[in-house]
Amino acid sequence: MTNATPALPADLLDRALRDRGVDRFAGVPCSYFAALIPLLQQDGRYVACANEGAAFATACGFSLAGAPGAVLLQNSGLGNLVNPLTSLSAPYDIGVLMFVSHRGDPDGPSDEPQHRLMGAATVPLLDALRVPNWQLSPNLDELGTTLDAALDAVRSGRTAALVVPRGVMAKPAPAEQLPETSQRPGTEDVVAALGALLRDELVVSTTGFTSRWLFAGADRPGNFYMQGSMGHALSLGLGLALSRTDRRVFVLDGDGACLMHMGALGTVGAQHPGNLVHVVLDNQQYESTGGQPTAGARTRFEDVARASGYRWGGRVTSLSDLKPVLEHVGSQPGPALLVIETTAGAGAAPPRATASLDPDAIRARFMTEAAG
Ligand SMILES: Cc1ncc(C[n+]2csc(CCOP(=O)(O)OP(=O)(O)O)c2C)c(N)n1
Repeated sequence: MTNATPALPADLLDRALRDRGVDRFAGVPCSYFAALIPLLQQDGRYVACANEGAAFATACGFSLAGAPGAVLLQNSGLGNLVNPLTSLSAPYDIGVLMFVSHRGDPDGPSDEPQHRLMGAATVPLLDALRVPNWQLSPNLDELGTTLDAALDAVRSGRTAALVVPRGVMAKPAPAEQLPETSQRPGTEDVVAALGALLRDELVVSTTGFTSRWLFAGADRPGNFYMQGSMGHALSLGLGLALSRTDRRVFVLDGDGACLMHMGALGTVGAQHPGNLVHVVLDNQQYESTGGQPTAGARTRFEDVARASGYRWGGRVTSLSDLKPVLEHVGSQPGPALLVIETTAGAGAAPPRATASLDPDAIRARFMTEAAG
């Protein structure tokens, strides 16, 4: 941040909001809110939602009950909430206060390719949707004035947005490194083990750390690293599987991403592609954005898959079970869903694929491989 004002501590923002009657939040995390979300979760004031549209509707419910509801989201999820914004909030005059983190900010430092278009479109999109918006300032006087103006709009039934540039919110204090006690394998080890078992499968890997570890440990042209488009890896894999019935398609999903558009499991169950294997790495958290608990930490994906029409659903809890279970899955027609219980890694994730390859290079070499 170029501004000399120190970053805004989460507790000061929380207090300013509480003083103004805003006490209930819903959202999907962004690392920019890594200090705020745990603070709100401590006393149950934050609902972790599967996607931003659901978070927005939940906040509309808070507002409908009498006190303004607030939503926390990354701008990559803005598209997910356009429908309830335009067809619930606007016609019924239900105001919600949105905090939208600004990835790909054209006035900020360079960001990942998947954030650039939405970064430039964020403020014009809010304007086009007639959402009054302000940039969140870490300066306490400016913060108070902005919150008052935004909440005037919200109380009059209009949704208002505070756009949060990088560096405005203070980061959380570094977590104390406790000795590893979990028996679950880390994403790194699971992805390495999966990579070693791959033959000529086409692989779609979800956004976040899974794609990074796959690129670092088992890069191959048949891997499509789907940075961005959170929650759509399964649908991309479904399109591939239906088009290339002669190739086995693996989708490597995260639990948070799978929850985001879980309706896709029903589509897979209905379409029934025999060549699709859906692997969910379940660490019960959004590790890539700071380790917040996921919206459905109790969801048993394999049960949902079976109930949705997948031919097989199962779970492994240790790496030693992975090979025999995958061989079993490979010996029968799909669709199959395998949950692998994982734990968050203690170390830093490796660089993204796009640090070395442009997205169009990832697409081009994948298409060449898929055509073979
Ligand atoms: C629509 C959308 N909302 C939010 C984000 C921010 N985001 C990036 S990765 C991620 C967490 C993914 O969680 P999960 O699938 O469980 O994988 P993990 O990070 O635990 O490996 C989030 C919330 C995003 N990229 N897109």
